[in-house]
Amino acid sequence: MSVPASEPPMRRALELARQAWGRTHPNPMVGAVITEGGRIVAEGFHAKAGEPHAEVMALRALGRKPAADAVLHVTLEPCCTHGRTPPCVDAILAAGFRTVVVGARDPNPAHAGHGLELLRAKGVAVVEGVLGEECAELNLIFNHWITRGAPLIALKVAATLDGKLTLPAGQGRAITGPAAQAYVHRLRRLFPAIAVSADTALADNPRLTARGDDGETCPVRFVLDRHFKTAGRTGLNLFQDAHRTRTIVVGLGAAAKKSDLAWYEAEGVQVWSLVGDEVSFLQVWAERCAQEKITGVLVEAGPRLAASLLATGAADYLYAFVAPRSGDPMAPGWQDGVTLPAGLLRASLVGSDALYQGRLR
Ligand code: AOF
Ligand code: ZN
Repeated sequence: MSVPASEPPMRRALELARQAWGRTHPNPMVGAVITEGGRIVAEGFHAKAGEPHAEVMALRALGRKPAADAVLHVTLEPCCTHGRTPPCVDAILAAGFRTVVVGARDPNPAHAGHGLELLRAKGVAVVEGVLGEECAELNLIFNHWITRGAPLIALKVAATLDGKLTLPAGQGRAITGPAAQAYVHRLRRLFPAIAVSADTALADNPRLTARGDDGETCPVRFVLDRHFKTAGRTGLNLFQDAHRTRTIVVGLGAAAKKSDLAWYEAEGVQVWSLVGDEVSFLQVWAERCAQEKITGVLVEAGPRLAASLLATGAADYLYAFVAPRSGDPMAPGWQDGVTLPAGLLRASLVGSDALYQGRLR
């Protein structure tokens, strides 16, 4: 089984994995394709945590024993432990596969290469790393969560070429073009939670739902509001739309007035009163997310929140959309006072805007 020959089925497996885009948390997205004589004969993907894994779905779709020359292509190393579901390695061996092609290793410390070793020990030929980078990148949230037990905090900014997050007066609010905006909606669908500052919630009145061809979904929506200044602000979409029970206002317990907390409760909005201070706030919030098994948060930041996420090291990942235009000359830059580590970001084009993205450490 040569690597080039295994790329088309692996590409298809990636496509299948993405059919569960944003719906598998805390599990990874995984796709699987079975070929016989080089032809695809069955497909599967992991739809949701608790449901069967991709390999098992592909075997079920096949509905018979694979042929002697059958090859299983899977975007992630097959698991070898009992979780919510039995080990895929056992199912693969029982089905009699002699060759398995894998995209990325599973960083879950319980697996992390053991699944591949077990297959090899039973004489199965294992080809690794086919479209490996793409397969690994697909699960950036899972990969972070399963190795650190902490949510992936991803900072998203939409900036002008001169690093501003607002346009000159009279030019409207949308800095990036439609392709970048559609991309952000796909990210909102991917991440289990989104966060904005109280300032952004008040100034822009965002909905923070993911809207696109697949209809509307609503992630958990955080309003980072240290002093609960959004209390009593009727009219905000986050507090009054159909998804308002998925809004969580996060503030400092020391700043919480009983009357404010009662107001949020009456609105049906959740509140996290954190034990922390101005400095530890973002860290304590991330720890609470971990306790609540929220595996990743996309922070749609204004300049102050962006700078404090970067300065405190709270941001793990960056999506910086940069539009080819100038910003408000009076506005602060989103990187003011912080130095981004060099060499970590990669560039691509999204419509007419640039996207710089990557892990920040
Ligand atoms: C695979 N194929 O499709 C997925 C895998 O609780 P469980 O049984 O769903 O197991 C979850 C773990 O299995 C998860 O942490 C990850 O390591 C792996 N996910 N593995 O072989 C799949 N979703
Ligand atoms: Zn599995």
